[in-house]
This record gives sequence, structure tokens and C-alpha cells, in this order.
Amino acid sequence: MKAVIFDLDGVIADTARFHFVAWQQLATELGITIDGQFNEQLKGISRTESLARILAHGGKTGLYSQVQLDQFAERKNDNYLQLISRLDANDILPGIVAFLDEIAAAGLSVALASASRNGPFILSKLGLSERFDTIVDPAQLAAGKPAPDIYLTAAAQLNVAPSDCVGVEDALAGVEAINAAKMVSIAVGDETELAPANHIFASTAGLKLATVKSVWEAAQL
Ligand code: G16
Ligand code: MG
Repeated sequence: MKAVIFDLDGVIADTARFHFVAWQQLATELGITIDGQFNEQLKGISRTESLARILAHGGKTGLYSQVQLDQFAERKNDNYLQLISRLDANDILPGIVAFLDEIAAAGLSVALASASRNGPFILSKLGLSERFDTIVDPAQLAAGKPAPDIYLTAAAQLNVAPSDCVGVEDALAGVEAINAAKMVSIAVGDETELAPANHIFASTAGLKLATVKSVWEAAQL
């Protein structure tokens, strides 16, 4: 095991709830209701694809021009940026700094594989930018999660073979992306929802490098 590749929203910081509120604000303007259960389908999914799913959910697919769709996506992002404007190191999820310390002490490489175009901005607000050797630009990818592209690109940017990487995710689409990249998948969250992962921690507070290493080793057999 040579590298750990992280998702951002819901793993490094609790920004998933801000994405949800920002989408809810836009959906309400469009006369669409979204609840927490529907929101699970948006985790790890790009801004454009999330908008398409919300419109489909509200029975409004095909009603708007591309210009309008772009405006909706921009409006959601404005809502989101407003919600995260006061983000700081206190918003780093429990256990993450300790886990990053263990990873650094073990000499492993670290990458960010977030679908968010706001990833670099958020890392800098959290004061974590220097902890990451590389960040994948999601705008350059042909396919978003659950496709493996973002994880494979992270491994390539680190110059590490995918089989020597583990990925850490909070969403099913992300776990599927890691598995499709033939990496070892570590999930944080609900056991039933994230069942395809190689290992599931109930929360980020439980993340331990020793456990992750033994999961990786077991997967080599
Ligand atoms: C995140 C969130 C998604 C969000 C996506 C794009 O992915 O989970 O809800 O739609 O990024 O974010 P943005 O609109 O900021 O570009 P991840 O992969 O970090 O969980
Ligand atoms: Mg996530």
C-alpha cells in the first residue's frame, strides 16, 4: 500500500449538508421538493448531473434551455459558496487530522479525488492544502463517479499503481468508483448503504491506518 486517495465532501469535511441545503434552495425556486433520502443519490455526483437528477425527480426534464440549466447550476453554486463562506479548521470531520498524521508518518502519498470543483478552495479554507500531494481536477474527466476515472487519474498523478492505493468515500457512487478502479475501498457511514466497500467505518472518528493496512493486505490474497 503506497497511497491513500480521499473523497472530500462527507469524508474530510461535513460539507455534504451544505450541498443539500444549496440544492434544496434551488429546488424550492423550481417548485421541486427534495428530502434527505433523495439527497443520498446526489452524493459524489457532479453539479450538472445532480441538477439533471433533481429535474427528473420533479418531472421537469426537458423543460429548460441549456442557458437556463447553466444559470440553475450557477445559482446552486452561489448558494453553496455562501453557506461555506465561514468554513474553517473546525469543520474538519473528527479523526481526519489524526488519520492524515498517521499517513504522513508512514510515508504514504495522499491525493484528493473529489467531484467538487470547489475542492482546492475548501482544502485551503480547512488549512489542509499542504497535506495533499495532488488534487484531481474533476472538470478534466470524461466520466464522473461511479466511473473509475477520478480515482485512476489520482493514482496516475501520484505515479502509483491503482492496486497500491486505497480510496476513502462516504457515498455509494464513490465506493463504486474505487472498486471499478480496482483499488481497496474504505467507506465511512452506513453499513447497508455502503455494503460494496472492502471495509466500513461507522464514522471518520474510527479511521485507523493499521486497520486500513490490514484490509489492503487481506485484499492481496
Ligand atoms: C461532491 C458532492 C456532490 C457535489 C459534487 C460537485 O463530491 O458529494 O454532492 O454535487 O461534489 O460539487 P461542486 O458543485 O462543488 O463542483 P465528493 O466527490 O467530494 O463527495
Ligand atoms: Mg463524498
